[in-house]
Formats: sequence, C-alpha cells, structure tokens
Amino acid sequence: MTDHGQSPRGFDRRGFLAAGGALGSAAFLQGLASAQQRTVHRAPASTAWQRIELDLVATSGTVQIRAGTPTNVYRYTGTLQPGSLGTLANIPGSHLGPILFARTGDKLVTRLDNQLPEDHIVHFHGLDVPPAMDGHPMDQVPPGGTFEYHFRIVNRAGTYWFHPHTDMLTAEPVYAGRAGLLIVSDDEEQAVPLPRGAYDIPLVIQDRKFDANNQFVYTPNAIEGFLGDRVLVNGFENFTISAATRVYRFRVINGSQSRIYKLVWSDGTPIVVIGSEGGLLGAPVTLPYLMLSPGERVELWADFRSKPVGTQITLRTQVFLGAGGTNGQTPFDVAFVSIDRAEPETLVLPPVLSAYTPFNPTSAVNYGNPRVFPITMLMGTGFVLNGALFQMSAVAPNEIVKRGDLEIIEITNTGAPSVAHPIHFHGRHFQVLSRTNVSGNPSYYAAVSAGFADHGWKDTVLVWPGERVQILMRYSQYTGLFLYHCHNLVHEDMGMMRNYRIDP
Ligand SMILES: [Cu+2]
Repeated sequence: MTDHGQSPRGFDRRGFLAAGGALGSAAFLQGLASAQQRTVHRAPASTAWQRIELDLVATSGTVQIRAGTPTNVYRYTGTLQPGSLGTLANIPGSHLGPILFARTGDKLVTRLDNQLPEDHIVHFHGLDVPPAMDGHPMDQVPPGGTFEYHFRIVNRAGTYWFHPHTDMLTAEPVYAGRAGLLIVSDDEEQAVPLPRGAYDIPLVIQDRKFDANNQFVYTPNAIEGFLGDRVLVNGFENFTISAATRVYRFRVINGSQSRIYKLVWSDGTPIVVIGSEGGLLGAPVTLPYLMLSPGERVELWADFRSKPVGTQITLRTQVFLGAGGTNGQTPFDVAFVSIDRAEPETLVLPPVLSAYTPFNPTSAVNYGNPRVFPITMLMGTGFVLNGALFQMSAVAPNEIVKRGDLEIIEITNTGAPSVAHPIHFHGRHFQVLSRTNVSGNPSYYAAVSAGFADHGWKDTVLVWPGERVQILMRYSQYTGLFLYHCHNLVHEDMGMMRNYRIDP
C-alpha cells in the first residue's frame, strides 16, 4: 500500500480513499480469480450438463464504499445448493453481485426470495428463455414472496447479467445496488487461447451520487434520466487493477441508469473489442474509442506486455455532445491499471475468435418492408416506443411475430427530442444491420459514430438522436410475450417499454 498521506498518521482523506479503493479492488480480483479457476476445471459441457441450484435473496444491507459512514444498499445475496457444480463468487465489500459462472447447457434453478418491502422480480438479461422465466413484471412477487426460475442455459458463452424488472420499479433498485453477473462458458470459447482466471476481469461501470453522509442520492428526470457525479466500477471508487505485463480480458458492462460512455485508454492505445453481449465476435475489431450505453457489454483485449513496470494507464470516458441533457458532457476516469510486475506472456490476439455468420438481410421474411418501431414522445408522459406507453399484457398488431422468423426491425429516433436511447430486446440476440443519420447534428454524430458497439451478437443497441437503425433478429423458438424497451432505466420505468408476442 502506498502512503499518500500528509497528516502525521499518514492517512489524509485522499490517501485513505485511494488505498481503500485499491484494497477493495484487490479483494474483488482475488476472489474472482479463485472462482474462475474452480470453474474452468469442470467437466466439459459436451459430456454432461450440470444442475445449478441458486438461492438468490433480494435484501438490503450496508457496504463500506467510502471512508466514514457505510452506504445503505439493496443487494442480492446468493448461495449455491450443495451438489451444484456451477461456481458462485460473492464480492466482498461491494453492493454488486453475486457472480455466477456456468456453462452452456447447464440447467439453472434459481429461487428468488424477496425480503424487501416492495414487489420484485429478476430478469436474466441476455438469456433466451421461455417467457414465464424471463422476469416479466406480470410475475413480480410481493414482499416475502418467492419465485422459482428453472431453465436451461441455451445461450453461447458470454457475459450476461441479472437485475430487477419490476413494473415502474427497476431503475431505483438497480441504482440502490441490485445487479449480478452470469458468466457463461462453452467448448468453443474454452478452445480459444484467451486470458483466463486472474487475467479475465469483469468491469461493471455505474455512476452514482453520494450525499455528505455517504448515502446514494437519486435525482432522475424524464429527459436524461439519472446522471451521477462519480463512476464506480464493481461497486468501488477508484477501482484499480494491479496488473502484470500480460494480456487482459476485460468484460465491460454498462450497468448505469442512463450514462453513456465514450471509452478510451489514456495512453492512446486503440480499443480492441473481442466480444459483445452475446459472447465472442467472429474476429477482433479495433476502434479509436468505444461508445457503451446502459445494458451494452463488450469484451476487450488489453495487451500490456510492452508497458514498462511502473506504467499507469487509465480507462477514461471522453466528452461528447448531443446524447441528451448533460449525458456525455463530463469526462471521468473510470478504472485504473497499475502495471506493477513483469510476467512472461505468450498469448497472441487470435485472428479468428468464433464461428460467426452475419445474417443475409435478403433472407429476412420482411426484406424491403422492415418492422418499424419509432421512438417518440407522448406529451405529458415521456418517451415511448411504437407510439404507446407500456401495457402489462397488451400488444399492438405490429408487435406480433412468428417463432423462428428472421426479420429486419427498424428503430427510428427522428420524432422526439434529441436524446439517445439504448434499446434492448428480450429473447434472442440480434445483429446490427445498418445505421443512417437522418436528422441528427452531423458534427455531434461524427464524434461518436466510429465507436458504436455494433459488432457480433447484440441484445441492446444504442440509437442516436436523428438515427434510423436496422437490426436483424431471428425470433426465439419460445412463444409468448417478450419485452423490448429502453435501457435508460428511468425511461423504462416511465413506460418506454412494450411487449412483443411470438406466435407459433
Ligand atoms: Cu430511452
């Protein structure tokens, strides 16, 4: 521990906070590395699937995020039933978690126990599950209630997460601390020479505001949503990674309410993306910067082998304009990498990461006639999708689709005030087909458009003001009601959410 202190005891406020952040990070990383080591030694999924039984309690508590008074939080605590072969990492000192490691094909049985004084339901974000297991608000349970999820993980390896999806009560519980990760592996992913264990690190980025007594302050508004004045990673301030001269795999999750990030490395190294919401890309993609909106995830390849020991590199978000309100107008240091030891490294960036075939748009059943969902604003209510506020179980005629169909969906953001919206579809992952800046400010657009995280399998897509974005989605084999909504959680709670229905 470095002593930054100037007081006689060596602990001024700044020094204590810096050390606290680093210690929190160290404990987090250590716990995670050992959990991952245990996970990768499991029997391959191709020979046997495993039954994972997870008890998940939605509860409240306090965590020591900053010096002084602990912060009151909402959180999940997780316990695996004996005999479960998945691996669970609870994150000491963080409001986030737990992190469940599983494999494609595993049967996941989750018992949610709502020990909070409000209704609650959990959604496993990114998983292709039957509607009854999707955490629809119609399934939310009252205080003291329980809900049992039982489904097979059919998704490929990737970084998924779970969070509340309660009717009009998603944003604030997530803000108060409720969110966890589900990291899925499979044979294809295991066969790729990538950083693993202590070199494979999730970074959950969330902005927050604290009052003078270290409590979270929540001040949402209808336009920009909620923007904090500091950025936490994995629940810690000044999240610092004590790194070797090795290659790291960072799984970056934007778990913020509303904040969009324009991520860069402080030393000018380009951003190398190897994965998206639905796991590994077909091939690595190099970007000058990366736009990451709430709900979006990427996996980054970060190669520190040529950095001298003693180098400090920062993952930063840069200023950009035009996203709505003040979103993007403040730069932040997000996470710190301190390269403090030399280690040999043999990994090279694989030119091929996975079997990935782009859909052929001419194969879509509605080629030439996309299904259009406009973003507009209803006066007196807020932003809406497809012209109407969320209705618990209703669908409009143009929200009924057919199981297994490949379709082009077009989301337009040309009829509402200039606010960017991350649009998330439950059910199957999709591919981004095209973007057209129809009416957006060209200079604002030019400063962000080279960094959209559009590659690979997606479940959330950022739709910029003035844009028309087309995606290609093959609907799930599961029939029934699924949600699509804005992942600006404040907008979602205000009704920027609709059902679509998959018919047989
Ligand atoms: Cu929105």
